[in-house]
Amino acid sequence: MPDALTSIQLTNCIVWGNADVAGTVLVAQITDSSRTIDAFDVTYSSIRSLTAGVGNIGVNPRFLNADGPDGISGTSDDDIRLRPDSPSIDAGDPGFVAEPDDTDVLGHPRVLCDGVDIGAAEFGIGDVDCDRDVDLVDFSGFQSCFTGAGGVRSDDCSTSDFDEDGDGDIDDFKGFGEAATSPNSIHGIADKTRRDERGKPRV
Ligand SMILES: [Ca+2]
Ligand SMILES: [Ca+2]
Ligand SMILES: [Ca+2]
Ligand SMILES: [Ca+2]
Repeated sequence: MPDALTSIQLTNCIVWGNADVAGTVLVAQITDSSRTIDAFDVTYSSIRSLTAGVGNIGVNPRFLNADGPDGISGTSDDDIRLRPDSPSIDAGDPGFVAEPDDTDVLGHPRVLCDGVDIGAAEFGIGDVDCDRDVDLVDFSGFQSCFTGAGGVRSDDCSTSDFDEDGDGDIDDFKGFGEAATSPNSIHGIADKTRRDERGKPRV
């Protein structure tokens, strides 16, 4: 009978910040019953302390705020979106093709800009020109993608479809406004503070 663990594959995944008695070592992130990672086939991922293998970058993914305001990881206020300088952006499997209804964990298109990101939350919604901010240049592009409710946007307008329902309407406009003006914008317009690996301001 084959070992069930031999089938474990991780692609486009982040596993970061876990610790055990040995610290934040590799087997504190992923491990099998033998306390090795032999059972894992890992590619195009960011696993802390893992740089071997195809596409594995093993560097700080730079979450927006991994612990959230309560300072505790694993609770509902955690913000695992990527910051604009995250090395995980567009670093996923270059051969990845999303299914028509695929979304990221936030309900946005699974692939934006120059390829799929490593991690569950795709960076770039609202960033029409894919330069990692949301500004007036993007607004000009956003306007050209406005179809009205029930319209059919082109693939080039995926960064404008905040609710991933295939159109560009007032609901997307609200999303765009939040992305462009939020003081904690994922796109870093207002918050340029240097952050540590858990998204806390460096002092
Ligand atoms: Ca939290
Ligand atoms: Ca991307
Ligand atoms: Ca932009
Ligand atoms: Ca839409």
